[in-house]
Amino acid sequence: MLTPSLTSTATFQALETHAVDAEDWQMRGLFGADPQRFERLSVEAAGLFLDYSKNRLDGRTLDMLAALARERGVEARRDAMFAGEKINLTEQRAVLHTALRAPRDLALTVDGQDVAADVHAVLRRVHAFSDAVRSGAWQGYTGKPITDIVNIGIGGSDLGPKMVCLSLRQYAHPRLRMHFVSNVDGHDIDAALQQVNPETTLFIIASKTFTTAETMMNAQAARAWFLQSASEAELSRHFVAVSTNVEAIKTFGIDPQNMFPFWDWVGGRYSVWSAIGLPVALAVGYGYFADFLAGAHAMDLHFKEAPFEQNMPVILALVGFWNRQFLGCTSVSIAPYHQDLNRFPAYLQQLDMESNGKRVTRAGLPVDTPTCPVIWGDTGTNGQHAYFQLLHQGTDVTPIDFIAVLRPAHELENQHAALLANCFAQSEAFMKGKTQDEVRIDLQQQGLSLAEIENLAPHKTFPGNRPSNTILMDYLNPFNLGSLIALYEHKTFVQGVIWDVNSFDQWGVELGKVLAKRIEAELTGTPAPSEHDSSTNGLIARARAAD
Ligand code: G6Q
Repeated sequence: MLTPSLTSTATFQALETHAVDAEDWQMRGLFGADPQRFERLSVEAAGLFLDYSKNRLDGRTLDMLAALARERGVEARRDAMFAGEKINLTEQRAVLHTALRAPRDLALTVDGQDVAADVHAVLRRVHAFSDAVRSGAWQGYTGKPITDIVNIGIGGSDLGPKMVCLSLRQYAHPRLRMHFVSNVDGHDIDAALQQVNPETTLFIIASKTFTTAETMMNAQAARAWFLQSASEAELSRHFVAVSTNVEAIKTFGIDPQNMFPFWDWVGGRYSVWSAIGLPVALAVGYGYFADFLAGAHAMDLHFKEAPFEQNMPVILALVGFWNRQFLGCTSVSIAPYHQDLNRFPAYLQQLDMESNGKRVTRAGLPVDTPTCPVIWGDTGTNGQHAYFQLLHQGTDVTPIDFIAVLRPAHELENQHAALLANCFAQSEAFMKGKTQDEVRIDLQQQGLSLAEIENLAPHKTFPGNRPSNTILMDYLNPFNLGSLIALYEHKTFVQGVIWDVNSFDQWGVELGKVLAKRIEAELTGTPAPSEHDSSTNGLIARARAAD
């Protein structure tokens, strides 16, 4: 059945009317009118606490948004995803990253395959292999333990394991250094190879398709580099693959025994829970990898079972939808106040923008509302000394997700208090702003003249009323990190259902995979091409001339 267009529904129209009323709302006033606002507009689940009270909405807004989510079929679509239905319509695939972190007793078959049996068979291999490498039982061709692991992959085969390894660095094995090579730019692999020794390096070639040009080029470069010191027979101790394509890994020369499989129902950006997470298991050990999966599973259960009004991913999605649709916010900034989460914004960028950066509905009709905002950000407090200026006083309103960890992994208590103070102070400032009158009083107290005060006041005024969420966790540990990622996965899913887009294909990415091929040939071949526009021809000519 065709999903009705979003704007044609009565609930959406009621929200539009409500949004007109809400235009004048000031958050200062909303907090003043309701001493319980923080308690009312916050929720706790699976190791995470979400405060969404600093948004320009009230309880009624949320009730209406929850009604919209129900009307758009979020419950049925969620259940279809968990049940392994082929909800990725354009590729006719199931979407089962939730099965990758489910317990062994999950009863689910896809195309006649017992999903839990397959998942847990691979997990057992990941367990055994990571134990062997970490203990030193797995040795390089000269009998030495592995010291360096180079993951070669891009996009979903890079961003997840890289971000998680960085985030969990406190849990990492002291002997194992992790390197991530993704870019086709030879400087990337070159920099990694300069730091490692072929005798003690393990390469993981991570590619779902095993055809991605960047990964294949980097893998060939690594292989050639390795063979300068060792023989082909020794490749098997130093090269393993994570892929769905067994034929291609054999052609590359990797022993199928050294291949960790996954399945077409795992999307690249949802794959860190699969064998694509092998670098994580190697770095932190299988026990912590299992905790990471358990955290995500805990969030899955919460997402499946909690009523929408107390459902953290649903709430995060609804608040984001409100800000996008009715406050016209075109981007969302992610601000983790934890240095080890510094790749988290980049990870979310792919998760959200690749999933919901779409302009047609599942039925192929143009969407009638804006879809995914731009996702970007960096760690606090660094961002405060750079782009926060625009967030406070620029002409666009950009909602912010603050992410903070209450207990540090270091013992520098004062620094941690300073970090948290900054995080909370920023969200307060975005909400409250500073009126011209407040600025004037401040300046008077500083003893400025009337003329100086009048000159400075407009510049020092902050509009405030700018929305933010704050997510807290006790520790940045594997369980909480798993839960945090799953929270955003499900948030993305819910928004995709509301917009009625297919969140699980990525034709824009596929385009990139073919576009460069022709020009690559033209850069090196003869004669020079002339069939492009004058700009592209000119750029190619300059590159050829530089040879
Ligand atoms: C993710 C995308 C994309 C993909 C990469 C790598 O959802 O599909 O980022 O992960 O293009 O693809 P391979 O793993 O097939 O090399």
